[in-house]
Amino acid sequence: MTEYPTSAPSSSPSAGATQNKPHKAEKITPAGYPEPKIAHGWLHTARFLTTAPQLEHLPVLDLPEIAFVGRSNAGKSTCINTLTQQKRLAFASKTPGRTQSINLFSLGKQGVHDAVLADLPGYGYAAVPREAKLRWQRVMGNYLMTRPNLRAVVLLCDPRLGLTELDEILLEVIRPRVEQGLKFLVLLTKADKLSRAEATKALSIARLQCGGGEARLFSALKKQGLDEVAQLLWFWSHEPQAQPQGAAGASETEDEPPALD
Ligand SMILES: Nc1nc2c(ncn2[C@@H]2O[C@H](COP(=O)(O)OP(=O)(O)OP(=O)(O)O)[C@@H](O)[C@H]2O)c(=O)[nH]1
Ligand SMILES: [Mg+2]
Repeated sequence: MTEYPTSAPSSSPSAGATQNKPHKAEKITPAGYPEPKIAHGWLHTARFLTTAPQLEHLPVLDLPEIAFVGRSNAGKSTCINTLTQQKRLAFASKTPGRTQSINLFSLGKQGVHDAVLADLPGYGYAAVPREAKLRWQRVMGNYLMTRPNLRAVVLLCDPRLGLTELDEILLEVIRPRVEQGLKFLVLLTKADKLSRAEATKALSIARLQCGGGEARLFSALKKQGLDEVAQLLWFWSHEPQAQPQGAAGASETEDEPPALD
């Protein structure tokens, strides 16, 4: 049984289809952020696009892509479902390791795609066989280093665990691209499990660790942080780009990325 439908939506994103201009009726605040309802309306347009077990199966897209990464069970798929206000768009589960391929979801109103969300399998799940772990490390490392249209990375982290060694390695992997303009957000998930004091402390630590990126608290259960994250993702996806973002140039057969496990 497959987790996802296998057919792409009727109007697929295509090269050159990037739409960076907001619709005329949309209200944008002076800082460039939309009102929350605009950002939520945009996220609600998310549709399954494709699933790719390996990098070469990913479609080449000329659309800003936002990747959700983090340890297994951190809440990536749940976060995507919450942000898009769809119960079963991404496959969330109590069992760690449920997301096993890169799953892409396209966004955009009236059939015009203007961004893509990518749900990535988590790392750090001990029960995964060694071979599968190594394969996945290579795929994810290469994805993060080379995906040309990658605009932003959202690193989801359970604040009760904090940023683990594997998360730190991931930060190292993307650092060169962050320096070149890749957007980066540490999202402290399951904030409903923390007291107010614990949440404040976790957020200040994450802000120190995220090296120039953003850090936010998030709870799918309590819908905490939803407006801010939705606005940020909208802003990042619609921000005019000064120059096309270059990939680091590696391919899956070139240099091995640092091991994530
Ligand atoms: N209390 C609480 N539980 C959450 C929250 N977000 C996710 N969860 C739970 O955490 C578990 C894992 O969620 P997933 O979204 O499947 O996690 P994932 O990061 O996609 O996991 P993998 O696909 O294995 O990498 C599920 O049981 C969710 O219900 C949250 O904000 N609060
Ligand atoms: Mg998942």
